[in-house]
Amino acid sequence: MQQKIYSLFGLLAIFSLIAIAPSAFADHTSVTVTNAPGSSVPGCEETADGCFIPSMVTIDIGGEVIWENNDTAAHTITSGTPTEGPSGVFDSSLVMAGSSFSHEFDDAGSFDYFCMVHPWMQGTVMVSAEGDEHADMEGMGDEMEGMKHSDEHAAKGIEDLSDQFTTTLTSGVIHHIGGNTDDATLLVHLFGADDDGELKITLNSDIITPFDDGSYFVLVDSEETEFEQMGNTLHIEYSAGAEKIEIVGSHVVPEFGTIAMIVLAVAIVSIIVLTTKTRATLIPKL
Ligand SMILES: [Cu+2]
Repeated sequence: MQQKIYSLFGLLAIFSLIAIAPSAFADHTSVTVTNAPGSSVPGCEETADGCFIPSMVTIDIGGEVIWENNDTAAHTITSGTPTEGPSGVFDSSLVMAGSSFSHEFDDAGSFDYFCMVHPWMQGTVMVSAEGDEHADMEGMGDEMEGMKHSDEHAAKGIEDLSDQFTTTLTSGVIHHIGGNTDDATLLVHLFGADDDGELKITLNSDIITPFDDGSYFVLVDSEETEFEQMGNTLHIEYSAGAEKIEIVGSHVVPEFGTIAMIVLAVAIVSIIVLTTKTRATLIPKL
């Protein structure tokens, strides 16, 4: 009996949503974003269109973005970035092929989002206070370039690998360590390095392989830097304000990140399967 009531209540909720939805679309601006066909394999992030088409949309406060999944694979639309994780502003969970998801934006700002199953799929929603969108867009030119750049990094599969290395540093803290397979580079992002310091890092050969002569190549804030190497341990000096240390080898495997993504994907699919099963047992009793 109770199950019946719950099921009826659920149906009622769905019908009222269907009834309300069209008026919500009519009141404010709405923009439609589609999933690039074939985006479940990497490559779309390198195209001009991106993995979400368009990957950057601008709306006014109160506007809505509708994501239509025209691809053959299921995707998520999750606020946040692959490097920092979900931000909690919105999350579609798995959107099946042919389905869609929408979110209304009530606060101004720039909202990055990505697909949890295919982290190279990234996009941004810019929400501007009504009327001044042009002024905002001009001022945001540089910021958008910066965002694009960090998105590109993330799209190349950079995950936090901090727990895979033994590190000590004398100034600041490690914000995160990412691996870039394309450039065979390990990126160490520093935070709060107010004084000159030294990073001591013991490299994990499962993740980064040196050049044939056993050496690496190091850049601090994109400038080539001298460093000391003892076996797999590097002593790298950096000056106050340094933000990024890049260690280049012959090969980088973002092993941990890939495994984490697979685990996540399996978890999502299991939840869907479980939910479907639960529903299947509820409906016949109605
Ligand atoms: Cu996806």
